[in-house]
Amino acid sequence: MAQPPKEAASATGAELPAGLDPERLFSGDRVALARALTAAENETPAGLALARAIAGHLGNALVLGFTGAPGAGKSTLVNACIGELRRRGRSVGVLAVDPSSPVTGGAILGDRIRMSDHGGDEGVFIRSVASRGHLGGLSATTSRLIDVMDAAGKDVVIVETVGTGQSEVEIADLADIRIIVNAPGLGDDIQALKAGILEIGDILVVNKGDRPEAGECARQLSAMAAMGGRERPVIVTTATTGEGVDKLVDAIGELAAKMHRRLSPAGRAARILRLDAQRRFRDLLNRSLSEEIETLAREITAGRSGFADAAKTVIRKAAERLRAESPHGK
Ligand SMILES: Nc1nc2c(ncn2[C@@H]2O[C@H](COP(=O)(O)OP(=O)(O)OP(=O)(O)O)[C@@H](O)[C@H]2O)c(=O)[nH]1
Ligand SMILES: [Mg+2]
Repeated sequence: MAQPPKEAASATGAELPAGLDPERLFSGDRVALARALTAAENETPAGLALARAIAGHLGNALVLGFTGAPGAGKSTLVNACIGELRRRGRSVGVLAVDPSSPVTGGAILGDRIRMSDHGGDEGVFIRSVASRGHLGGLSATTSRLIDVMDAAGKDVVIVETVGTGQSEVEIADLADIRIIVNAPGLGDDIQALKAGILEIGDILVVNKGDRPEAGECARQLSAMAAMGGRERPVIVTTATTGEGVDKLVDAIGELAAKMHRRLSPAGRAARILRLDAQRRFRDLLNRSLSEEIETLAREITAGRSGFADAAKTVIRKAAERLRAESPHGK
């Protein structure tokens, strides 16, 4: 007989989602993991109860971010990396984050198909994350999903994002190790450069190594990788055949071993919170403080106030506005 779900004792009295037994989740049970991921996608009281239940079981997973231009071969490469990680005895969770498509979008379906080699493997769990409808933002949701995969005992959690916008850079920033996937022949020489994501990469990959232009692409990337005084491996892979994938997984292992400390779950949350607070503050400035700002600006040009004092006044007014909007601190 199935046990009824344990109630999470909490200040708010919120219960865990129906049918979700944390012990099963910790043991890596697939059904429990699927349920927990769904619950974590929403910041409902049940989702928060789940967060409390798993809080003591976090911090073991190595989080890898695979980011790169659309069609660079990220999903195919992730699929190949899963194979290599499994050969090395690691369990793997994958979050395929789709920034543009609706839930039923083709890209997600495509990712599922490309990663479907591991469908029968108990040590692999793949989940698509649609971009729409996340309270607190996509990166916040992704962070919670990483925690759930971590609590379920996944040794490695892979997050795949298309590197074309700010939210993708934010999501890549959740990873302990960021792998930027490039490919020759995507239009520009190196597309990722345009998006400004090359700088955040810890490992730079030239995928589609079977293409004749791959060598030149790798040379260009190596030259760029050397700039800025931070040495970073440049690895050529052919995801479709698996060539070079062992070298990539080696490089990941070396970096992981060299890292002083992985990003803690709270460290991850802090990164998001900082960005989220900035975004809310910016919204507030644009939305409801324009009059005050114009008034202060006149004070500045009239020589009655300095910029520094005026800026502090803006921050104070923003705080007052926030308090007025949500008197209960929500
Ligand atoms: N020739 C060649 N084709 C590849 C290689 N890796 C991936 N592809 C092909 O490139 C296409 C895109 O691969 P995906 O893995 O879907 O690329 P992606 O970066 O995940 O794409 P999005 O998720 O849509 O951004 C597919 O047709 C793959 O078969 C490779 O190493 N060599
Ligand atoms: Mg993909």
